[in-house]
Amino acid sequence: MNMKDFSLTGKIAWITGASYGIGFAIAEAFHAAGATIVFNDINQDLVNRGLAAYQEKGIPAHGYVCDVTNEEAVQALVAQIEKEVGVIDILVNNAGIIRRIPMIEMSAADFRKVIDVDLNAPFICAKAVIPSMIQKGHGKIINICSMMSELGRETVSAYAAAKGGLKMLTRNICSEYGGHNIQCNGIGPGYIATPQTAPLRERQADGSRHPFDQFIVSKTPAARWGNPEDLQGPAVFLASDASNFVNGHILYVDGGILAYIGKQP
Ligand code: NAP
Ligand code: GCO
Repeated sequence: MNMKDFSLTGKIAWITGASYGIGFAIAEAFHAAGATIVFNDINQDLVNRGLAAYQEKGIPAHGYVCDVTNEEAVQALVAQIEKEVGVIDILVNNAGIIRRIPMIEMSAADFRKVIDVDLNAPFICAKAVIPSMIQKGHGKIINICSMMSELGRETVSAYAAAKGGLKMLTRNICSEYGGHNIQCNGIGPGYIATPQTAPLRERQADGSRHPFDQFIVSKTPAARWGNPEDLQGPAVFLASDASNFVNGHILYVDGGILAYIGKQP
């Protein structure tokens, strides 16, 4: 075993929606492993915030504004990255949104919006980078899936439909392009403490913990929420040559939630 297989030296990694949160932590780890970091976000304010955060960590990241649901904009961004930075070796489809609304109260427009960002956009971004990966003879695509790729719960019908679909898109990219030495895998984070899940952790008026917060801690054998940093090692592994025969796999990084039936009452 050559430990250099875990290195990302010389690789160019594009992480979508990586101004903060999970995407930022993955980018930080990729930089530590030797990769050049490219990220995009939905508006200039977020990109500026991201650039400042990367600079503070001493990471020379390239930041761009791009809505990943816009195929024309994504194709133009990939062309610009190839010109300004180089051909992308690693794509992480991280940008995502959630709407927590009971299904029978949810508008079709809201449902479509979630599917657009969480499922259509990973298709659009993967489609944009695969041709150059084929030419280069290798490529890594990591799709950020979810517990909701496997489980349902009240209020997240669109998110679960999208993340379940993203699991199958992952397997299909593997099936279709594995022969070109492209590995497409997913990471299924458990419940991670980021702004996206902040409403589920808010303190109650009386200072007690949110019931959902208590529920998640009791459902997680690790007995805690995850941190974005918990995803760093798995992401580096799936981006590196150490995982060259791992394809179409969803790596759940959930503190054991999916393995556990839950505490008996
Ligand atoms: P997040 O709040 O989901 O944000 C990711 C970033 O994507 C944000 O900067 C967001 O901008 C951006 N974004 C949204 N729509 C976009 C678009 N159309 N084009 C470009 N960028 C866009 O952050 P997170 O919690 O770190 O989640 C990252 C990923 O992990 C998501 O796919 C999420 O579903 C997934 N995930 C999260 C958890 C968790 O517990 N946090 C667990 C499992 C999976 P805005 O700030 O403007 O929205
Ligand atoms: C929710 C949460 C989840 C997590 C995550 C779990 O409302 O249930 O937001 O969906 O963010 O995706 O893996």
